[in-house]
Amino acid sequence: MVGYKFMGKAHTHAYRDLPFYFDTDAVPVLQAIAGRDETGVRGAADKWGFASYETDWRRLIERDDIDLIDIVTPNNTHAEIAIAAAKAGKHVLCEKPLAMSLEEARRMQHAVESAGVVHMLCHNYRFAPAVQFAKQLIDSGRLGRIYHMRAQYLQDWIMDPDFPLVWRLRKEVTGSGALGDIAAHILDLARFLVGEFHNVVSTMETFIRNRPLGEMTSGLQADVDVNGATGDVDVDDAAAFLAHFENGALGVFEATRFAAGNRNGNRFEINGEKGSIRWNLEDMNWLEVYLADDEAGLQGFRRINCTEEVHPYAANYWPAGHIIGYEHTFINLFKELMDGIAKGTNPQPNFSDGVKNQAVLEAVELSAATRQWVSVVQ
Ligand code: SOE
Repeated sequence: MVGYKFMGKAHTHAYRDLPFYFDTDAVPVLQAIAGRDETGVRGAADKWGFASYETDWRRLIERDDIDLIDIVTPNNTHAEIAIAAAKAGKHVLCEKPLAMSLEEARRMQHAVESAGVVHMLCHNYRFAPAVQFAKQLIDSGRLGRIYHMRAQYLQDWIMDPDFPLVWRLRKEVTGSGALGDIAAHILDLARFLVGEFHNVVSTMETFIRNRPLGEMTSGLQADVDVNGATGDVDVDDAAAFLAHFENGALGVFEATRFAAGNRNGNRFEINGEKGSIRWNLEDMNWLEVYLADDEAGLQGFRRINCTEEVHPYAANYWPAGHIIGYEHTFINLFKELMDGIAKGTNPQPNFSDGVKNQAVLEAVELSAATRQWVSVVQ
C-alpha cells in the first residue's frame, strides 16, 4: 500500500477483515506499506499490522514479495505509481478519481491493459448491498425504462473559512474540487445503475477563495500551519449539472462541500416506467422501492432492509436485520478484487471505468467554463 491516511485506514481494515467474512482464492497479506515520513509510516505499519514499511514507493515496486500495489495517495501521484506498478507486473488498485485528466487516465488504462495486470478503481459505494440490489432490480426490468436519476453528494467539512487549504483544495494536487472528489462517486453510481453519459451542462462555484495553509491530519480533519500564511483556492467548492444518458434518461446531479449539516450525504433517486428507488448512504442498509403494479391502496414507497440472505454480500455478514456500515463497502469491493486476482479477470469498476468517469468530469468542467452543453467523449 502506498499512503497511510484516511483511505489507508479504510483499505487496511478491509484487507484484514476480508478473510474473516469471505472465502477467496487469493488472500491478502499485509506485506509492506510506503510513505515519505518515516515516523508516520512506521507507526501505521505497527498499528495496522504490515510486516514492513518503505519510505519510497519505488522500493515496493522493486520487491518480489509484492503482487498488488494499492494507491491511496493524493490524486496527482496516481498515474506515476500505477504505471510503474503495471510495468513491473503488479496488479493495481487505485483510489478515485483515477487521474488528473482524461489524457492521464487513458495512459493509465493503456499501461495496465498492455501489462496484463488486474486493475480496479475504488468506487466503494457500488458495493453497498442496497446499491447492488438496486442494480439487480433495474437489470431485471422491475423498474422498466429509466427516465430519471437525480443524485446528490452533500458534505460540509470545509465550510469553516478557517479550514485550511489542504491537498483536496489545491488543483495541482487534486485536479478538481467537489467534482472529482465526490461527484466522481455519484457519476460512478449513475454509470453503474443507469448507463453511459451522452452530454452535460454544468455550473461550478467556489465560495471561499482564500484559506490559511495547512495539512490533513486524520479522517477529514486538518491542522492550520502556525506561520499564518494563506493561499488561494483554485478548485470548485460545489458543482451542479444536468445530463442526458445515452439511453435517453435525464440526470440531475449536485456535489458540494457546503451543505451544512450533511456530513456524507451520498444519495440518489431513480424513476422508471414501472417504479422508483431511493438510496441514502447515511442510512445505507435500506433501499426504498416503489412498484407501480402494487395493488391500489397499498401503493407507496416500501423500505427494504437489504440484510436478508438474498441480498448481495449480506449472507456473509450477520443474520437479517443486523446491519453493516461504511467499512463493509470496501470489504465487498476487495472480495471482487481478490477473486479477480485469483482468476486473472478484471472486476469492475476498473481503469476503463475510470477513463469513462474522467470523461464526464472533464465535460462538466468544460461546460462550466464555456456555459454550453458538452458531449461526453467515449
Ligand atoms: C472527502 O470528501 C471524502 O473522503 C472523499 O474523498 C471520499 O471519496 C468519500 O467517500 C468520502 O469523502
